[in-house]
Amino acid sequence: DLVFPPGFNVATVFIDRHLAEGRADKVAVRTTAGDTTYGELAAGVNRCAHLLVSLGLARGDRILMVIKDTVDFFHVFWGAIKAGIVPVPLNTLLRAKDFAYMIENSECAALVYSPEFAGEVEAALGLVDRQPGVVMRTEGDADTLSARLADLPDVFDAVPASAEDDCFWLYSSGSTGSPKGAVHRHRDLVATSELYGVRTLGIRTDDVFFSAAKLFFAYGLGNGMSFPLWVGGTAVLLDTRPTPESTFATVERFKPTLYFGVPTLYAAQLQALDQATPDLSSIRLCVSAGEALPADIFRRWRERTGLVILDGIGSTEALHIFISNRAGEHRPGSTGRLVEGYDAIIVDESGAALPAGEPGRLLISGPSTARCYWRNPEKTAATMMGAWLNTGDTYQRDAEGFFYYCGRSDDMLKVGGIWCSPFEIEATLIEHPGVLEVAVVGRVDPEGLVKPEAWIVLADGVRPTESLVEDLTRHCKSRLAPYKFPREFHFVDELPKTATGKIQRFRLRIEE
Ligand code: 3SK
Repeated sequence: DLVFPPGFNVATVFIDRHLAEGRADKVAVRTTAGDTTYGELAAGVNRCAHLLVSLGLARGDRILMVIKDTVDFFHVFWGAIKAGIVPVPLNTLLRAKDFAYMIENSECAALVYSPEFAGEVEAALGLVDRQPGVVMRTEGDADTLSARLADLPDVFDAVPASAEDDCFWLYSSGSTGSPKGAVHRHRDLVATSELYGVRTLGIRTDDVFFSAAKLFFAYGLGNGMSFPLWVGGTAVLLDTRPTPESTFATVERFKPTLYFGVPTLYAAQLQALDQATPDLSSIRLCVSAGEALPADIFRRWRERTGLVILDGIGSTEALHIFISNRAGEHRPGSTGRLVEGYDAIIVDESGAALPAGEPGRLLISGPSTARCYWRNPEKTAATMMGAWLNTGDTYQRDAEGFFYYCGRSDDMLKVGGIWCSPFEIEATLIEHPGVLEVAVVGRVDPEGLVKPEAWIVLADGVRPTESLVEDLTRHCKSRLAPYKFPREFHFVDELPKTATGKIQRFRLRIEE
């Protein structure tokens, strides 16, 4: 029942509408740097739209964003959309080679980044043949986004578009191959905000939203930006690493009513709660996604804080959560039931639908799924199967419609809520001169969370010493996003393989 008028540009309902509805003086965004009202936000978005157009960006051009969680993120994202330009928020934890790939793959016209990420971003620019026409830091000394916005007009008429037009991309990583740009449409932010945000979670205008998951992540983009803007609520942003200390301090200072985390962080927060007693009383509801929430974390969090965590599953391709627990009917250990507007089937290897109780591959359909992967017809066809989106997850549904996660349908790992390819970690380790062969698998730690571990056959004459482990860890940390390094190394004489030489990862997963 979502209806979009002709010429619909999604920025009009997330930004302009609030001025028409008398919310210009209400605080839209709170950070440690200060508050931004809806009126100030709209003015910043409009100035940014003018800037991008004046710099020569045209309709359909891509602008890559390596921007920390600040109001600048809102300005660039919505300013681009208002002007018909396609914003592409990138994971700020990535390394130069990852950014270089995305610069080339997207053929972006512009790249904007927070100064904190200058090292990796500027190194990436040194690796690519074709430079984006516009490269700009958000803030700092020289010619920055903030400085350039200052004198521009604060009114901008949104470029007419349509609900089905391409609007923004998010890169999604796969177990093999390179990241893929999932192309989202104007309708998608409305669908997720209304169907999951309002009708499933019950978000309201008086809510204050705090997402520990960052805005570059589809989960954070909804929680921390589109949901608050959809209902005219207030978003609280944390622009540093989300640790138990930083997140508790943010809750105490800004008193959010809704808190969005991931299982790894809930586990770390629970540990910290043994020593600290932060005031979490402003929160009415907690949400978890990114990876399956272990029932034990749900139970301990509730015991410790009195708060329920609503677990759900979403994906970058679906933009947000499509199966979720609900207040008053949550089942620990289950991901919950379908979000209104979404459908699901569980299929066997031949694609035949399975009855309740039988595990199989989960396919979903709904009004927020990406149109395609940018210039990748093969992966598009394998994932976007007509109306169905192949999630790559194995699930089982009971007779009452509750879904239970059984594992990944391939070898992908989800670490701290972010997909992580074992092949990428292996490819990095194999570059180390001491490593002859390597396989990476996920290991569930005592908290019930998945961490990468490496099984290594050493090169001749190399001994498995503590200093080698330190060196391997350093090697990975300098080349991979921080969450991807293996937490454990096992040294073996050989890896289990099939007759044709394929590594049998399932055998390593059950090995002690
Ligand atoms: O991984 C998830 O569960 C998720 C949830 C919401 C949005 C995006 C993702 C990947």
